[in-house]
Amino acid sequence: MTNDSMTNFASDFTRDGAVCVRGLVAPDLLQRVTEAVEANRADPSDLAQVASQSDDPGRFLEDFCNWQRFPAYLELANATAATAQALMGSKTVRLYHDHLLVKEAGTRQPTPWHQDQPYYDVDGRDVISMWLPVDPVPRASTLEFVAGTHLGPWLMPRTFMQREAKWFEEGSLQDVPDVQADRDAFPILGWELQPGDAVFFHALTLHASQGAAGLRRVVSIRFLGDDATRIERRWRCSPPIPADATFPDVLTNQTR
Ligand SMILES: O=C(O)CCC(=O)C(=O)O
Repeated sequence: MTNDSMTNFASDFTRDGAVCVRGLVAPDLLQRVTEAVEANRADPSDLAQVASQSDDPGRFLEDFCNWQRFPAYLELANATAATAQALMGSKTVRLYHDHLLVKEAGTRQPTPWHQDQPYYDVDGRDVISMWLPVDPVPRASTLEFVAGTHLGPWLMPRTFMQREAKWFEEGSLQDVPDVQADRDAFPILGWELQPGDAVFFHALTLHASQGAAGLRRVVSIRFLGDDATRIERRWRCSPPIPADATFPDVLTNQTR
């Protein structure tokens, strides 16, 4: 990628809180990540959960924190860390966690509009995600963003299916607006994607996706930059990461 195009991505990211980078991941690494996704689906961790109703024709499977079991996830973090660095304008980039998000063909369950950071145990502005599908994703089932919301306040995190406020006390944060009910009122961004394309977004950017007609397998890598610090929460965060966990420096391959 040229310096000029990186500068454009960084200014779009600063303004919108989300950008799409085409052809970022090479086919050989993509193949290893796809194999890791299949191995992960066959052997989910204790953190795995099904985030769709039992009568949904497709399941929405999520899993977290598997980079130590599936080295291709760490390789993916290494391969995309320089882009995360440039977008954050950070000197350092650490791997916070990986997140598997598979919507099987026919999944009706939408991912509701939400910000990520209120579910996490980190403070600071330098928290960014890279969302990489290993299947083609049509515009109808891609991840969507409300541009500019990364510059606004933290919004109430709720459980995806029952809509419970389990992280912050009810009433203590503004609720997420009903974007879906009035889509034209919001500057919504979203891209049809091919395998190898990646979307980067700030941890406070409001985002969502609809169901998926075809299989939609995604690995998301969550990165921490210079000013991100871990904080102790009184509640179980999503994902719950042990207090003594180390986050690999994915720019230089060291664990800190
Ligand atoms: O893949 C999805 O449908 C949701 C993704 C998401 O919310 C995230 O990566 O934070």
